[in-house]
Amino acid sequence: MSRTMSAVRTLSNYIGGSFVPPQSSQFLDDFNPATGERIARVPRSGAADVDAAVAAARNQVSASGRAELLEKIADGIEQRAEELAQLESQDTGKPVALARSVDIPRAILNFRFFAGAVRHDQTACHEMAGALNYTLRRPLGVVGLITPWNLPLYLLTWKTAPALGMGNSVVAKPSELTPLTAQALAEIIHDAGAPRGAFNLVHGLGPEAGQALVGHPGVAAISFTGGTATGAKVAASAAPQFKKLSLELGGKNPTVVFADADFEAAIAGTVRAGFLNQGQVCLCGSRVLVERKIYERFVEALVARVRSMKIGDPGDPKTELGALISPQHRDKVEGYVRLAKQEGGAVLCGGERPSLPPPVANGAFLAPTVIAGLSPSCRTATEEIFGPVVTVHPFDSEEEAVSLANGVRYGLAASVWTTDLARAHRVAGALAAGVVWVNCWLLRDLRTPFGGVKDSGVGREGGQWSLDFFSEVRNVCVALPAP
Ligand code: NAD
Ligand code: 6OD
Repeated sequence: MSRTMSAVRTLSNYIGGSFVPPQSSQFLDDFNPATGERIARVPRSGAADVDAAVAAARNQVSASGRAELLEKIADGIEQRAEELAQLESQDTGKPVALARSVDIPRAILNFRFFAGAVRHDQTACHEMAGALNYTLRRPLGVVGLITPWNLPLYLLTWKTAPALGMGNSVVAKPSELTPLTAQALAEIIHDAGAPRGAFNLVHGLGPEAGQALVGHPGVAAISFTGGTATGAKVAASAAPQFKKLSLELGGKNPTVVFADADFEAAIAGTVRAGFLNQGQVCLCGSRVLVERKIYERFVEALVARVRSMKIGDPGDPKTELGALISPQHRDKVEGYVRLAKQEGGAVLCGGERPSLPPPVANGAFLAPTVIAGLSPSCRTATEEIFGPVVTVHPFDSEEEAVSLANGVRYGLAASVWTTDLARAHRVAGALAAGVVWVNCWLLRDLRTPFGGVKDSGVGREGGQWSLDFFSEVRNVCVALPAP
């Protein structure tokens, strides 16, 4: 089944295998942030819709059909890949080239990967004197998935695939700012023949639909990706009900460049880590720490490369930087540029709204920005900005680099650039981060654990960690007859 997009679509919830309007009959507006045009009406769902979804979320996929269902969903995404890339770009303002090369292929891979993981899953057996222990894996029941706007389909599928693959039924609440590909995913799952109620979609605002899902007593687990402040509210509401909780939260990630690094590779990696998706990836390297011996040369080359980035119409395949998610979010990011100046920083490039032709003349664009001269402990250098803004800081020793890298409340990711193998291992071991990349960034193997430390989250997703999160294991101890 394929559905084309009219000028302004009215979206629906997907509950118990049917596409239904919100019980309130109220809708929110969804805008294309690159053009400012209204592109969809999004159900403003509330507790009654969540109740209906949880009640409908009873049919689980049979154990024998799970991997096949995930493969069929992957096929469905693949068949609609170009349409999905366009929808993702319109909804987020990201370059369509990025949606084509990263978001949509990763959504397909999430389903294919977890189909394989489910097929090859093994449980443990522990033999002891006089008894045999074996482990059973069981679904949790109804799981709630709450996702942000920066990588809408990428992150929703990252949770949906293992949740369904472990036999749970799902109630998903995507970001109200980017509902389009979630709607398409519901259609694809429907067309793939999932049992009615195995996957349910409830659109709406976080404090309304999201909060109702987190607090619902019929929901056994919440996998949440979003901001740290929201994560704290989710934890406060879910923990007293002893729900399983996975929290993937914010970051302020260091890119650490040593003087012995491959200079050109480090520049390219720093730019990619700083500005991919307009700097709106939780893993973005927004604090660039550079060994003083190469600091001047590195910063000069970095600024030259950043100045040359092509910003503009997300639909142009050559565009490297699109719009931020909304004018309100751009205001927040611009506020940090103003704060940086008050804190003594020098804006080396960017910081201003680019002048662009129609149809994107009034979009939420901001030129990519590099700021130097700040104390590494100031607010600009330690708070998550989540936009196309990096700060650069010199360091003199490996110890200082590690101390600066670890000197924030976050601990999601880090990237380290060096050709000294011993140093690479030493520094990777000393960094307080859930993910460390050496001479690369956002190179993903889906078998590996993904998640943060400190205020960047609780728990890990990926490979076996996702299978463990979305299931409950039971040990069976069988006494053996005496010989
Ligand atoms: P957000 O926290 O505002 O919203 C995330 C989701 O939570 C949305 O669906 C929202 O509607 C919902 N929500 C909001 N309030 C809620 C509440 N009280 N109860 C339940 N749900 C609620 O985040 P955002 O602005 O959409 O995304 C940006 C943030 O997400 C950044 O901080 C970024 O670092 C973080 N993020 C983290 C990861 C990761 O893997 N660690 C990945 C992507 C984004
Ligand atoms: O790559 C992943 O698996 C992942 N969860 C990425 C999150 C990116 C945050 O914006």
